[in-house]
Amino acid sequence: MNSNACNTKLISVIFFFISAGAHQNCDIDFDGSGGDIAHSWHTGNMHFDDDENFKAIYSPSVEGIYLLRVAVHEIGHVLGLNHTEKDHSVMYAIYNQDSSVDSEFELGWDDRKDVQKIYGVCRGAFNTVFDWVRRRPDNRFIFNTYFFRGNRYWMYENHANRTRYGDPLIISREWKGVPSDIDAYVHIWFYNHPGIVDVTYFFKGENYYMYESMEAKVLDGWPKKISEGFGPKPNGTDRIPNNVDSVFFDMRDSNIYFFKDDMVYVYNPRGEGAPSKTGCCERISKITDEFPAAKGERPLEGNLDAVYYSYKKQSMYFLKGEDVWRNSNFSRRQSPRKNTIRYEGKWYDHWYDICDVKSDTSATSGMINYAGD
Ligand SMILES: [Ca+2]
Ligand SMILES: [Ca+2]
Ligand SMILES: [Zn+2]
Ligand SMILES: [Zn+2]
Repeated sequence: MNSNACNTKLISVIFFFISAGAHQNCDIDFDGSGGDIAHSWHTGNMHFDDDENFKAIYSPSVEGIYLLRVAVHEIGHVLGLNHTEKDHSVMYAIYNQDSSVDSEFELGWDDRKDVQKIYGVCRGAFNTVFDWVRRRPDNRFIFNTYFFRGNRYWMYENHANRTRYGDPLIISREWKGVPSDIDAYVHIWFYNHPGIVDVTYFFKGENYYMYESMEAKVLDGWPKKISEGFGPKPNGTDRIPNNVDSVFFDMRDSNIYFFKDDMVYVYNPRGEGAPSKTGCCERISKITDEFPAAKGERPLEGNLDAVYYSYKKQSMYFLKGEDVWRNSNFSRRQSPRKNTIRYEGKWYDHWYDICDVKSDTSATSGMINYAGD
């Protein structure tokens, strides 16, 4: 298997709405209103009983049957799923009239696990992974986890353990000015008398880009050179290298950690009014010295793809290829910092179904066929 590719298989479904009686050379007849609602064939043909009172998702009527819920159930069959004993699942054999709109319209995690047993999991490496945090107009913070690969990205909705419907999207369309194949992302956020420093950067090659989250674009006048923005201390020669692997802002000490190969460069962005403190670096260490593994654990490796703080899991994560490590004693306010690294297995066992699907809408629309009796 190509390391950056998922097993993708295009499955087409065709909807037929059919009245009572024999139909389509199908050996199951419908029975008028009530009773059987729909059935489907593994080839993708889905037959719906046209004598049922189907309704749309946002229908105000309490009467009727959600067509989408029935369709998702039938699509589950087309994918190869059988009925489940779990009555909360959309794959339960009997349509539940009381089912809520929110929770019952998609395949649940149990169902998705079963689909993975048939088709396998999506795999591959990422350029970077990060939580993008924004302040809403009501001052509440919202965040989701973003996975960038090549020229596309996924937004991962942690509450539902899946990517947003329709992802991946093209980076250049949604993140104005951000290039493909980026090296790293960092959100730097600390109190610096008399105000807050709150900046977001993307890194690629010898450049870095300041990103304005409220306007969702790279600011005018950017990118700039890493060598100019993160150069040496006065009289020093050490500098932050180009082509970094990953960048992490540590809220525990308000330093920026630049990862490259098997080294980490600790950069103090605060200055503290003392010019000698500004510049590269507080220290330059081996990654495994700065972030040692717990006893007997598989240590961190060099050439990391991503290092980021997960607001959902409240921990610091490291990704390389398909492997994941976690800083197991991390807490946001601890001082001194405690770093104890544990290997956590593959990313696809923590984040589910980040799949390289091609959304070819022209092909899809041609296949959906609404047929009457
Ligand atoms: Ca019926
Ligand atoms: Ca990277
Ligand atoms: Zn039929
Ligand atoms: Zn069924």
